[in-house]
Amino acid sequence: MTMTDHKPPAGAQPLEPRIPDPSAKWQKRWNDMALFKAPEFPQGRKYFVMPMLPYPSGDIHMGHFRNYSMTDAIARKRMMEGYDVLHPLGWDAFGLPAEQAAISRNLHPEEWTLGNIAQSKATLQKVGISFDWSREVASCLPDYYKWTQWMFLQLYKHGLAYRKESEVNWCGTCNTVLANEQAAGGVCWRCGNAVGRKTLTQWFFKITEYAARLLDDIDHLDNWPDNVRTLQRNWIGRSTGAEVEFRLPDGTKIPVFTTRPDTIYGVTFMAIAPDAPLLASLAIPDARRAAVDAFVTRTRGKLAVERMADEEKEGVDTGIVVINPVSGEQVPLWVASYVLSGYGTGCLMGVPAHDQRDFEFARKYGLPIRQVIRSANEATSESGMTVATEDYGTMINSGPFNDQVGQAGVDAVIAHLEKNCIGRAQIQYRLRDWLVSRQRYWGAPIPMIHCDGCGIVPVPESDLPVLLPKGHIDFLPKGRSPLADIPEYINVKCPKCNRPAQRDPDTMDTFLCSSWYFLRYIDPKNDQAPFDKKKAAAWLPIDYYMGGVEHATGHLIYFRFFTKFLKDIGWLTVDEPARILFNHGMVMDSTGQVMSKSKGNVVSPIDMMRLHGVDPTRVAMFFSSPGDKEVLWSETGVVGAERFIHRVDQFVRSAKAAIGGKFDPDARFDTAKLSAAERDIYRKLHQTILKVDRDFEVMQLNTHLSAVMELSGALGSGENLRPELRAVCAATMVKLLAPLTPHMSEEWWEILGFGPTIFRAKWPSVDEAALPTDSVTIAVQFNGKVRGQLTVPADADEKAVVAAVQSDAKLAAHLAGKSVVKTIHVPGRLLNIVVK
Ligand code: ANZ
Ligand code: ZN
Repeated sequence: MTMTDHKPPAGAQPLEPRIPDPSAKWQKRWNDMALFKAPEFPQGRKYFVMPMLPYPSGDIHMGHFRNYSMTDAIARKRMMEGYDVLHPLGWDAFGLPAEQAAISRNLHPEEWTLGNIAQSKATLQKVGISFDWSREVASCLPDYYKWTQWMFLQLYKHGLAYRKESEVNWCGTCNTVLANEQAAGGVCWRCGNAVGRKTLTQWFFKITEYAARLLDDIDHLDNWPDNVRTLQRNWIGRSTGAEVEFRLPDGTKIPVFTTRPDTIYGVTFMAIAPDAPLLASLAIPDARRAAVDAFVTRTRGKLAVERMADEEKEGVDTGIVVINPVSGEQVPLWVASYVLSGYGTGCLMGVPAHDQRDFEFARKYGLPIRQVIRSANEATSESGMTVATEDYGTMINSGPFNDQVGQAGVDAVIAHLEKNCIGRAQIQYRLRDWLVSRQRYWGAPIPMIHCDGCGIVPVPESDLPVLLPKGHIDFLPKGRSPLADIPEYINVKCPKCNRPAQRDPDTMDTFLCSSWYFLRYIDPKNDQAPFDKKKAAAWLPIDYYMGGVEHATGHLIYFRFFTKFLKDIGWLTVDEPARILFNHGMVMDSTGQVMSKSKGNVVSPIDMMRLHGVDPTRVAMFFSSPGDKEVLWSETGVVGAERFIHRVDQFVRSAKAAIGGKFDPDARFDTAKLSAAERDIYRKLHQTILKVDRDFEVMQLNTHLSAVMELSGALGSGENLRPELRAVCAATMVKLLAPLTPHMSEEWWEILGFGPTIFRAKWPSVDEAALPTDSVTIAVQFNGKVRGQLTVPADADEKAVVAAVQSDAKLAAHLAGKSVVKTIHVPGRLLNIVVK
């Protein structure tokens, strides 16, 4: 059904005059009664729902409006279900764009940022989102960043923050370093220009120490989207294998990481990264020196990701030979473009017969290829090979290890390495430590002091916050922090020895600010601590977290890391910050481009609301597609939305007129005493409640709406119903719409004679007796996730239900290629199939 199907019924009044928009009236009432103010501690059941905090780069647009309307709908439904709801918003207010705006507009970044926040907040208040504004936070304000600095100090105290000279991703346009997550694909996440490299001393967080837990616990994130879980798994990237110590004839160790120790007899060369620190310390024979230097100079400047993407693998022979510690064989050491300095040891053992990259490299440079694994789909001969055979198989040409098969072969070689002290089993992660320092002004100052005598000295907690200096600052990027050039800021006394010392001139990556903000919402005014432990224990975890999938391998890993760390040091009771993660779809313009300030194609919800009202705009938005899908924004839907609201309005008014006085909005009816027509409507009413509940939980607000539209269509004028039933239908419909059309629903609720707010009224519950008894609709889950619904005979047993699943093409697809471990059947409710 589409919105335009909703023609007003014959004889109904035309759309003009419009229903006046009651939004201002209700927003004021909600405000006066502090309806959205969450209690300090939840009294009963709690629900913590939040969208990812926005970056205040301008006013809010349709994209924000859609996301916040969804968390708003959740918050409102949960209120009606009796939860204590916490639904906050804050601002990710530090960062580069503010600084760039400051340069181009000659404004202070703070002025620009606070101006944008004020404007966005005003807009959000006009669109009626149920945020608890008493908990608003902005990461650029000292009472917030004081605690970001405190977090830094805790990480430092626990050995998880360190400073190291390293080659870093450097954006020459933004003049700052970037975390790996911000340089994905070799381009700057901010400006889109190519990222270069630079050697600098920088601060890092040892997130790698949490790699195993961050990875393993993904298994428990049952209510996170599969794609986010996969992205995180790959990003953390665990490989199991061994470190093997190759040696130079003079005894110098050349360790390598390999996932395939069982191929050690197939090593025909070694390869080292052009930028591996080890390379610089090796004595390269004079005859090869010039060629190696030339190659290194040529490839070093290239970013690792670019080198990896290069089809052509290039290299040069160093003239050095390396001894295989297991076979005793000597092989040449090459410098090769496809070896990463930041992975493993920066050096690898080349096994061309069984590793495709090594194979291509060996073919290009005429290096020998030796098969040491015989697998089922094996090549005819080494010379006839066109690709490496990477499968596991039986070890051959491998001396004492011959005939060992698969993992047993791997284990045998590892045992040999360990026994002879030439290597050991090893787990390697792709995840790198998190580079957190930035050479820019608009960020939280790093609370560290450098003293010639004492070294690095943390700022005492009692001296926090380290305030960002104001006044005249030269923001123009120079490759060092602007703070370095402010003597009043930089020069301090060492907290330890009291002699002249210097502050660290860098500021923090803004992703640090956003790694803990959800905790500040819980206790935003606390000036003794970042938050109260008891309050955090009461409100956490976040029950519903909504945001874009683009944060899968950045923010969504960082905030999990912070949560685990804070739990380890006794501040939190949870291991994971968020129970449900929902990735909303993007709002695109009519040509399919994502709406964004930088593209200049943003549509403001305000103009449309002025013309059509707040709730019709919300309806049009929700109706356009399910919450996790994209929306191609166009204004056409809003007319149908207005028409629908108009129709509900008429039904409510006429139902009230028919009943006259008071009635029980939750009244149940004995179906035996209803007329046939009434029985049909009563059944439809309760089927609608059931459907709305199901659709809502998966953010299918479009079908939620169409279910209510269908009900409204079935009701018609309602004249054929007894007044009590007619009134209950009106009240129930108004409640079902309340999360989506909050202002109109309040108005209708008042017309029906109730108050002071519908959000304190009870969410409708299903009268099972009203539902048809001959068939039931059950939820079908695979591994605990709802994948669809099935209507089956009410008395169907487990076998019959499973058979029905198998004959449903869409559901059966989830079984393809899998084996069923077990099935759990709750008659009339659900079937859960556990597959492997
Ligand atoms: C020998 C070998 C034989 C390998 C074989 C694979 C197959 P993942 O799975 O991503 O962890 N390698 C090791 N260090 C490297 C580096 N710094 N840059 C690029 N490649 C490197 O990859 C591990 C494998 O990648 C290692 O196992 C090594 O090649 C290579 F039949 O060792 B293997
Ligand atoms: Zn000192």
